[in-house]
Amino acid sequence: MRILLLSMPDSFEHMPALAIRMPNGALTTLAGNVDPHHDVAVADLILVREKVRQTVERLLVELQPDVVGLSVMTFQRKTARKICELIRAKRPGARIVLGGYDPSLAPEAYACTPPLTADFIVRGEGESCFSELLRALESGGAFDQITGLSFRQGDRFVQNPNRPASALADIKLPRRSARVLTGYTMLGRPIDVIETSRGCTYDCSFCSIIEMRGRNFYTYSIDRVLADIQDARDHGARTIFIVDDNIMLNVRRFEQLCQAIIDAGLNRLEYFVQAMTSSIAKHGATLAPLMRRAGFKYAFLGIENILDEDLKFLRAAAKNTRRENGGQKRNATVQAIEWLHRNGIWVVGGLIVGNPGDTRESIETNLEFARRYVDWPYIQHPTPYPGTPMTKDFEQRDLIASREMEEYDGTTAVVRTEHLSCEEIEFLRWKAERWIKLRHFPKAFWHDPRFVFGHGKDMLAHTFRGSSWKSLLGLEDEHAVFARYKGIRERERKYL
Ligand code: B12
Ligand code: SF4
Repeated sequence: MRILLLSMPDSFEHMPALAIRMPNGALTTLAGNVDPHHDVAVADLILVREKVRQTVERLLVELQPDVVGLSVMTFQRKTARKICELIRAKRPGARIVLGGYDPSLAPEAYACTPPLTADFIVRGEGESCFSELLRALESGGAFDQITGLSFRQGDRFVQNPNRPASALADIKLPRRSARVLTGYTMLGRPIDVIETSRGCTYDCSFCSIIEMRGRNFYTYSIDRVLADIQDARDHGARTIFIVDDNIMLNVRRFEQLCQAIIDAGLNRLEYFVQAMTSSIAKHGATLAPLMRRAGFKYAFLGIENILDEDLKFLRAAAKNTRRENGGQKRNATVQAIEWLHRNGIWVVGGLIVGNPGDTRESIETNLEFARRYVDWPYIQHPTPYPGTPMTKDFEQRDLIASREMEEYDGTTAVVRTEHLSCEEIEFLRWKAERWIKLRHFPKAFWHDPRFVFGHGKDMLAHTFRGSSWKSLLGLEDEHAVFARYKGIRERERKYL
């Protein structure tokens, strides 16, 4: 069968497509795990944001797919629906399969609303379910035995039982050669994504992972990870983003991986990892120098918040706590940042502001922390994604102000606090973050001089969009600039 797999073009404020265009790792792992006789094409629409409609139409004509699969996050729901309509109009015979976080956790959003967008929804982990679905389609077999699958029967959707998370033993390497578009980049360097593990045993209230796959942690062998990195490199990557949910759950294994990367000479590549502050704080003395030698340049730290009350609400206290010698508990963040900085690793600081009890002062405290400690701010607002404990909490407190899913991108405030409106929350973050980002530009220039030289003006324009000369000279109210920025974001969300 001919299969076309698409990821959505929607990106959010901290991932300007000008500088960062990353592949969606789900699509190539799906491509690598279907039966080998299928003809699979992978198209990341982030690479063609200016011409989504033309590209999808062209691929439908050129590839004549029997099956089109879409990978969708919640803030991409509206775009996904439009792409489904386009597929129905241009290639009515193709079966449409949806997967990823949003269809998995809110299947009803795709199954019930007319026009019925999807024929199938693959819920949770996709490799085996999708492969079994293709076999059933090919052989005319039944769908009701395929766990994790929802399928259309007339006007209704049948939901088969969930499929338990796999232990990863049977998952083959991604098939990167299936990609039909080019242009992945991180500040001008070709980038790719790899996985070393799946799952997490924590239960932060804002995270979708537990609802998606339960609390578990499975790893790939180190040899398999090295083969994946080599394959990414052979396909042109010079920067590797590790997409693991929580690689730090087994620090000993992570250290072994760093050493294996060094031994295999793969440390000439640059790595970007998401890390837990408690692990870095506790093991930083040996771990951070090893990471540096292995090529780690950026670490995304899930700091979430620096105030105890907020950490409690986010259920993120445990992963941000370290024990001192006397047994006393302390926030681990500053210690973790110190270890990373001492070893030349830049910190992307993930913070969540706008939690129910937040006041102007508590938000400012977090923003001040970001100003002082992080290299690149990744500040978000709590967002009620389907199925998370936080969503239930916000519902109960009646704090959800927007049900427009395209606004659920993390940097648009869609829930108010008990003291502040969405507008105020977002304004505070937006106002501070632009200047914190500006401070990182010299470091980015030093790291990627050619890219920043060529695109610095556009990067500045993106960071300060909405601004005018008048506003930069302080002659215009910042709320007017903020309103212009919001207008730009609004227009930008219409991809087709
Ligand atoms: C890595 C990651 C990123 C990377 C993305 C790198 C990349 N290009 O892939 C970065 C840091 C850039 C990122 C950014 C964002 N992310 Co993110 N990210 C993740 C993370 C940690 C892992 C995702 C991953 O790659 N897993 C590995 C792959 C193989 O698994 P998978 O994607 O789940 O795919 C499997 C199945 O879902 C399924 N599947 C997926 N697609 C399809 C399609 C078909 C057709 C089929 C059949 C099956 C299928 O099969 C796959 C294989 O088993 C998750 C989860 C987490 N713990 O936080 C969040 C997560 C996906 N991100 C999320 C969000 C919201 C975002 C942001 C909007 C904001 C933010 N929180 O940072 C931005 C938006 C990015 C953008 N486009 O602008 C949410 C999504 C929630 C939701 N309901 O939509 C998650 C779940 C985190 C959370 N808050 O809970 N993210
Ligand atoms: S530690 Fe990270 S992956 Fe695990 S539940 Fe919390 S946010 Fe999700």
